[in-house]
Amino acid sequence: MQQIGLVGLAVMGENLALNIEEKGFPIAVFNRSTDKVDAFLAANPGKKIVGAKSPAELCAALSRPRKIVMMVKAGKPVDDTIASLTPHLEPGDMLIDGGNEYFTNTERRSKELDARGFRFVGMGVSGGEEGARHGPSLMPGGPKNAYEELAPILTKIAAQVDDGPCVDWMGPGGAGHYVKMVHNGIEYGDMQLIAEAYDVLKTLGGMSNEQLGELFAEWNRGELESFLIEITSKIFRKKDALADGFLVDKIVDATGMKGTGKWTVQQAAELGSPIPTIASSVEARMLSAMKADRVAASKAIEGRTIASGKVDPKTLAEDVRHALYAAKVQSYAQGMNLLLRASGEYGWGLRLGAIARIWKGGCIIRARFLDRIKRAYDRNAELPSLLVDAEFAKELAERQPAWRRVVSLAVQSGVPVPTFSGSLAYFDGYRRERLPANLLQAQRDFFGAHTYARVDREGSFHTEWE
Ligand code: NBP
Repeated sequence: MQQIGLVGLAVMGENLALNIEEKGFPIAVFNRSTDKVDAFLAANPGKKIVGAKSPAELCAALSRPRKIVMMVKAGKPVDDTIASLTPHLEPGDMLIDGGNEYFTNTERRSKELDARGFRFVGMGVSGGEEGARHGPSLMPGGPKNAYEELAPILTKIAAQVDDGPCVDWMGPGGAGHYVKMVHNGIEYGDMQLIAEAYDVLKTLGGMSNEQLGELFAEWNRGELESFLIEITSKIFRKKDALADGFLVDKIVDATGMKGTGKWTVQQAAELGSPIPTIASSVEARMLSAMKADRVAASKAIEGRTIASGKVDPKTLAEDVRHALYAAKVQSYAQGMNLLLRASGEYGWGLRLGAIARIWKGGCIIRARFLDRIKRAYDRNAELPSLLVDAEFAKELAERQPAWRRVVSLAVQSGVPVPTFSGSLAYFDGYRRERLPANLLQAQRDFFGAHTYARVDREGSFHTEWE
């Protein structure tokens, strides 16, 4: 009998299946279009992989309780796959959705399947194709006993870091998919911060692709060490195969998104948990996609001329490094606080230190920096924000002048830095005892009798303002 089954032989499913088999777990695979099953078996001869031609055949090939990973497109394909499998399952069997699903769908399916005696695990999988093949970061949520039975397999196939495999039980219901969603939101923020650093260094510092490649490689040997900084240094060095020059300069500056970043922003608004770094990175993608409008506007609107050549690239690079680190801390603080808020709202009991630990390897946001976040939560699991952890607070104090210089220079020069500046505004707002919201309260009371609280006495007050 095969120990585990997998449905969905697209890029993620194929690689995850090969990873599972390689780690010593015989697997059965199925795909809606069955020609992909044949192709997969033909491309991978001599392995402990059984190809099934129907859901019934897949379920018959598996030891009990059955464990079936679904790696299909999120949404209706997951419901269709569940519907095709359940007639062939027995109580206690487990279905694991490894896709990027919106957590409310996972909550719904968990309840429906639980009522029928099945166990449903919503599992975030990060690391792309490479991660799936050689060790992803895994964020499973659902019944704890299901996780415990899956753990011998999951702990082997996950990425391995100094303090263990990059997998842990996140919490019940949709907790795993929620954590993956916030991971992706943070990934959006990290990417946009890097893109803004590139813009400032190139546009205002006049740095060439070669210099940028070297600088990012150097940064990757220090505190900014991360997968995204590493691949960015490689991107800058990549020559164009179709024409002269560097490939990065030939790529159209318009980007899209699939949904997880947008969901993170929607959730943050729903729960009242500010995430300006992530939100501005989502909006920056939207603005980038308005390419035709921007081309027209660049001719119609007279803006400030960008000053170039007046700054010393070395000094600027050092400032940008500090700004990048400080802004990144804001982004993770916001993401972690969103998780904290969701944990309270949905009753998940999320452990932020454990989450930071499993993001240390395998996933797209993997970074040396995550170890510091884990240690901050080890020091105080109830930390209200990473910003008030003594170590982070000290680092941010040291980096503030450089961060402010970068934002000021960019603003004065007309280079948009929405995530650098949004992060700084978040930092300044979070650390201020008093904000101008007293005026907002007065306005709300003026036009809508919304009432306000006073600084000097208890109760709720309304004033006839005119
Ligand atoms: P896709 O998201 O492109 O999904 C393709 C798979 O879904 C194929 O196996 C396809 O079967 C199946 N499928 C579809 Br489409 N509709 C179906 C239906 N109605 N019933 C049954 N199966 C159906 O594949 P992917 O890029 O490998 O991603 C898989 C999941 O992992 C997604 O949720 C994705 O968001 C997530 N993810 C992807 C990455 C990444 O880097 N690509 C990273 C992390 C997570 P067919 O062959 O018959 O059409």
